[in-house]
Amino acid sequence: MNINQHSLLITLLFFLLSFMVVGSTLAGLKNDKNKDNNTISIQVIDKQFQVDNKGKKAKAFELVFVQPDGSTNTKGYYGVKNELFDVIVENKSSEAITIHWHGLIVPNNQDGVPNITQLPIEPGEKKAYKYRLVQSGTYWMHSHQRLQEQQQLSAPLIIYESKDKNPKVQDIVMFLEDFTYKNPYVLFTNLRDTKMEKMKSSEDKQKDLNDINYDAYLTNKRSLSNPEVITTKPNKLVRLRIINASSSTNYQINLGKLEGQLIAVDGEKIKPIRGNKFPIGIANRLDILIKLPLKKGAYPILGLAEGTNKQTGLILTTTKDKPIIPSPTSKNTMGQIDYYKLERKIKSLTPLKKKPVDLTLNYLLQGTMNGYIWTINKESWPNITPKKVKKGDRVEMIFRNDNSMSHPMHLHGHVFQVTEINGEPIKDGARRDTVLVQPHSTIKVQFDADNPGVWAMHCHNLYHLAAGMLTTIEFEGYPLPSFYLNTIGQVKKTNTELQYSEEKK
Ligand SMILES: [Cu+2]
Repeated sequence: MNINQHSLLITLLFFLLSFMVVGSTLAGLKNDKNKDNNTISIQVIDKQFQVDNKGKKAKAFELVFVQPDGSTNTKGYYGVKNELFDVIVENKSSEAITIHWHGLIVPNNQDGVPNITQLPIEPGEKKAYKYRLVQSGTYWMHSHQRLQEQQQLSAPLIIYESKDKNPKVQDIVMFLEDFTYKNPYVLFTNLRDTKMEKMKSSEDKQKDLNDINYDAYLTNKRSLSNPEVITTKPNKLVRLRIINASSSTNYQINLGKLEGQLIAVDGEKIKPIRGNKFPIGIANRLDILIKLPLKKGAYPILGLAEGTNKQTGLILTTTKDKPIIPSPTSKNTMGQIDYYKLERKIKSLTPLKKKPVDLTLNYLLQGTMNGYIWTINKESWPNITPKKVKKGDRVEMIFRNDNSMSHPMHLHGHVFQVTEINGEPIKDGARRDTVLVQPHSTIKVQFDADNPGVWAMHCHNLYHLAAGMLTTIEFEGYPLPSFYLNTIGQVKKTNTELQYSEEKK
């Protein structure tokens, strides 16, 4: 190699290196751009909803998920554990809204509860949410504002364990909703006007199981008159992710001819339980693994609405033949679901470490249909006395249900564990965010107070919640937002009534 060749080589090397540096800088910029582009926009819009696209219309909301690539869908949020939840909620509807990420462990100010963790998002406004997804499993999102959840301001929120999905398992979401053509604010006002005399009439026999006579029960927005028919294969494994997004309905899930394995409740893994009927309370989720039979056929998966003869569901099929579809009305009436029978069997695969209880919080759940008053420790939101916990406390919550309706009790920001049902200790019980406290029963749960903030704790029956069945848990030393401090502790009964009574148009 002569001098000239040598300097040429050095020049070439220099250029190459420069290219690599510039290239990597460009790549870095591109990555940064991609990072920005990972934001998913959830646009909330007004919608006129028709059951099965026909007949009467009802005022509803729709959530449109705008993906980073610009594509849109209405199927919900699908994320991966340990990745960022990076979402902008855009309120394109005509009402102030919020969205709560049900069951997710989030920083307190990301929790989406009006007047507790944020102010409502006004029409035309948007709000960003960004936090690390620390869980995986089946969750959902819903409005925590007024009665919007009854008007379909809700969607699935699924978090996969890793990016690489198991191709052997077909994932199917079953999103259950109760539906009424009536204005829910009118329904609520009517419930509040309920007088004792009416209670004694015979038609109110089932009052204790349902407060509302629904027009339809929906699975993925469709009734059984026109259900979703999902094609699968003989011998295929299906993972049903059942989400009870109903405002005030519990169900018995019936797998019909199929047998399944319940593998998770409320997103948390459990020791598999075989069966073909499983109860599901309001706001709960069930993940059921089903192996389709070798013999070809069609298999309805049904949810029977508690206290009614109505059912909802979808059809799994492994044939090309048109399936026989069950009627939305069944011959039999579904009585009270036996929630505790299943609850006693559940063994968590991730139980809390054994630890003495530092603090016990007692919650007395009471109510009367006379005036439709629902209370926790004889108080109704916002006239409440918050409970206080310290970071690091092992906290026990005791729910004593003093009346003949069940109450799905939900704690925000934490996952508790069921430890006792009616005096019977439960070892390694279910870890949940919502537990159905059955009529005239006592249930104990424990959680580790490890997520500082001011957290909502409430009944997830939307009409009980609207009537004030909501309180809070405050972490000592957490700076409480002023909108929260301005809301609680004030006798605002007339205000509450105003808020939930029908808007004058
Ligand atoms: Cu309740």
